[in-house]
Amino acid sequence: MDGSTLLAHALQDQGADCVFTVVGGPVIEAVGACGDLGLRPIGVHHEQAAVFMAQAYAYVGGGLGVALLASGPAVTNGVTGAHVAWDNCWPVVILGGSASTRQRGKMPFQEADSVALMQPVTKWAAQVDSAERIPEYLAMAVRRAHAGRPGPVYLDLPADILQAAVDEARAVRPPKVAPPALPAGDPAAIARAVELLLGAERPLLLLGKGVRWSGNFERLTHLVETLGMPFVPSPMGRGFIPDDHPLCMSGARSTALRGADVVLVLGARLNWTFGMGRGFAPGARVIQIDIAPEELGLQQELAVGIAGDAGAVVAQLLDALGDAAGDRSESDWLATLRAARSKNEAALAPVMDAEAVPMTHHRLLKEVRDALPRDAIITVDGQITLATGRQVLPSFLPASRLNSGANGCMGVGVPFAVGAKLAAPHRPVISINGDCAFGFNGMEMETSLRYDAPVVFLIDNNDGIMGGVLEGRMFQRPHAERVAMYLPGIRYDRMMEAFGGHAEHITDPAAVRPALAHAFAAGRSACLNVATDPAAIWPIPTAGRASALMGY
Ligand SMILES: Cc1ncc(C[n+]2csc(CCOP(=O)(O)OP(=O)(O)O)c2C)c(N)n1
Repeated sequence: MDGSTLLAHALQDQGADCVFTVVGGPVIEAVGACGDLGLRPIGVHHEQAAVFMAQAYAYVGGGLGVALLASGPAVTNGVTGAHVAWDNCWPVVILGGSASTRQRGKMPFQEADSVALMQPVTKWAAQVDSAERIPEYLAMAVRRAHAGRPGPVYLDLPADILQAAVDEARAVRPPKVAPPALPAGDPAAIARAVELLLGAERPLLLLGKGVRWSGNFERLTHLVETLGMPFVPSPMGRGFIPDDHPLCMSGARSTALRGADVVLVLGARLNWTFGMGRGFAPGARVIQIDIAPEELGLQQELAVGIAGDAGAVVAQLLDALGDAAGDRSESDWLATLRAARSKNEAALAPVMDAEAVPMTHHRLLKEVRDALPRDAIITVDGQITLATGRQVLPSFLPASRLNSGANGCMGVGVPFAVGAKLAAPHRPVISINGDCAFGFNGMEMETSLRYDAPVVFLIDNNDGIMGGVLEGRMFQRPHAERVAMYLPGIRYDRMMEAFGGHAEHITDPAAVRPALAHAFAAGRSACLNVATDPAAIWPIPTAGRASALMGY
């Protein structure tokens, strides 16, 4: 057996059932060995997409997400994938080939210090030092990716080590790494949190996707109902409690964040998407639960910090609460939030119902909302597209909403959807992308066709980066060439036609729903290229600097 074959066996030992790759030296034999063992190699077009797919595969399905990359530029292409997994706290094992250890420093093919490149964007990055130890290193990588706060890890595989003959007697083959511990919180801290929650007049739960790794999501619904506690999910924290739960206050986000007197932060970080916690009411008491103790109190002085697994701590809170809360199904606080939510919904009505052609982003996504089945997995990518999706598109099931998230990386939408479909083949998957965002990894539509992983790829096509809004604000002097805008009316649907998928070009709002029905019934991947209004952005930000439009 050589190192490549041993790697494939070790991946199988660790429970991998597929690897995402762009085939190239020195990992060609390893990819082949994976295929021979029945670990499905998924060959894609760009290593960035391979890492995106692997992390989405892990997040949606819970399986081991593995990207197997060639050397040098293949690994540098994967760095963005690692960076996004790092920000998302999603486990993914990135394996990269590298030049032979015997040729270091002598300008061998694609020599790169890949471990150093990956170090700042991974939980752990290391180089394997002998073929016999490949399984041990892999087990370490898998354990580190999943333990505590999950995240990406990188393992570097020099060519000579992959090619070396292995003395099988010396190769240690660790068994499958056990699932990570789900530690409970300190009972004294639980008691303080319960006291605060029971005493709160205006409690609020900020719910993030970190709860995905705990399971038993019904406990979350039970907790908010017990306390009559409204909740606001983070961009990807939707669906762990269904978005149509009466206590969901996504539609009254600002009022909720500014008004709460006790804020419970669960499975979420107080990063910029939550205003770094600076927008809470003066005197608001914050209870933060996090698996990573170093996170506690990072942004905000805490009333209570609880280090522990989200699910375990919620179970403790429920136990400690018992029936002490009484009936909290109605309160002034809930009435205030419901009123704010209705007001916001009413303000959106004109753009949601607009008949204009080209259509508004809101009208497009309203049509999508009304067509989607409840169990749809949705990926959203773009700027205006993402913001509109947040306002319009609900999610109802756990780990079913994937988007650019706190990292804000354009290009995730298409590969996340392919990884999600491979992880959940029986669920409908739709990928909604701004046309710029789509451009980064649009070639992966072909991957979805080749692997019979049907996804509906929808392009919210407003002719470029935030349509014409940025273009108009960037330059102090007249500028003839388009920089943030593309050629008008690009027919991305014809790309899909060229790949052999189903495709439609849509201009009329009334045609969106029938087109979605055709696309989901097509039995193969589809591309719906929808012309939207380049000038449509709502609400129109009044800030002077162009960068402010992007949130800076
Ligand atoms: C990888 C990456 N490059 C650049 C950016 C900066 N950026 C923010 S939004 C955006 C494009 C938004 O345009 P589009 O995807 O068409 O969506 P729209 O806002 O028009 O809906 C860009 C390039 C980014 N966030 N990520």
